[in-house]
Amino acid sequence: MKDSKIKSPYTSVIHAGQHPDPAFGSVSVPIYQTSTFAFENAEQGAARFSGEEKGYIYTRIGNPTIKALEDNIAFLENGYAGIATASGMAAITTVITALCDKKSHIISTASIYGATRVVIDSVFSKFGIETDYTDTSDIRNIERCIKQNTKLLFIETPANPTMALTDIEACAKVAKEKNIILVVDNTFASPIIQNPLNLGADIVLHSVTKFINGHSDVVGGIIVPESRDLFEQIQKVMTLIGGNMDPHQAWLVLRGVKTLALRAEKSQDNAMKLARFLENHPKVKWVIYPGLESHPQHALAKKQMNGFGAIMCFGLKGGFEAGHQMINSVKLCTLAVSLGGIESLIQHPASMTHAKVSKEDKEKAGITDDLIRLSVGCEGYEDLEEDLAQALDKV
Ligand code: LCS
Repeated sequence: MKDSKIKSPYTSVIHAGQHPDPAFGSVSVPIYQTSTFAFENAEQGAARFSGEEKGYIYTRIGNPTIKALEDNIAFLENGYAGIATASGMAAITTVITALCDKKSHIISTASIYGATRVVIDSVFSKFGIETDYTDTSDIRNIERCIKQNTKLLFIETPANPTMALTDIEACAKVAKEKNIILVVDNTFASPIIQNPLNLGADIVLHSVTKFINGHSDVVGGIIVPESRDLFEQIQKVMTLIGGNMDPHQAWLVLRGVKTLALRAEKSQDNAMKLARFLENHPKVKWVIYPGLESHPQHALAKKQMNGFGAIMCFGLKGGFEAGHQMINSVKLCTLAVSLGGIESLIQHPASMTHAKVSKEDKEKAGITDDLIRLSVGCEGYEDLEEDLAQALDKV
């Protein structure tokens, strides 16, 4: 079946870009675990390098196993093509390196993954790139930050860890008017739940470490630009800097992505029920989950997401101390950073994923000390509820 005929995401995660191998008909995409590809003769080598002949040269530049994953995610995100990277951070830093120069200004979501903020502030700032962080959930804040030299609008929605949403369509409109490139980190939603390119974004990227791979056993990233022009600019820099994915890593992610639609369905069903359970629990002060009517942007979630995802954050009436007691008391959920795995993970962002963000910046971004982040997995709901209930009893 041609990829273009696929209608359902349950089909595309399994089949898009993943075809029986022409060599022996292997149904699972083979792991082409090689650094380099033999040329038949010197002329062919020269023709591959000049671009006259299509074909593989060297794995940093391209590899069939990695290409299968790139094609799969590019299809899921409806983009021009994919660029797989060694990690989500490699995806982010490659995009910024490729598109910004020493005169560039970036506008970014204030509540963004800790390392993204730290790399922008401590590494890209060395090369003259200036960044303003703002609450991008209000488009007026973005408009206020725009400068003559604003090159990128880099948003994360839902945001890590506050679960604040940003209106992708509204951002795309402003970005187009001002000739700014809109980049969306779609890690928290996954391509099953949100497709930023369809809403007008120029580039979507993921930490595939999370939902796309889904088994907490691989670190990886991917960039999917909407146009050939952006693809070529970014791919060139990725192959030069060398933040490429490895073939074995790509194969593991190909294996994981096949169940993405099923995992998304089960995990967000669990998450919806757990969010309601927590919201009604006497020891819980607040819960922020896009599926709850109490989420300040519940209407936007319904508009731009296809479901509400599997991540939430909450705070207990007993604040920081009580939250710590709770995360120390879970038995089924694992106390660990990362998210989007098949198993439920719980952590305390202020002292863990966002520990290196200054106290002042954390406060401005709404990353409070009492905030606990829960990434809900695919376990049976009753076991998850029982675990959270017994952990809350210990508080
Ligand atoms: N973007 C988002 C939204 C993330 O949450 C992360 C990692 C990255 C990018 C970076 O991806 P990586 O290089 O790790 O593949 N977020 C993590 C988190 O919240 N806990 O541990 C890692």
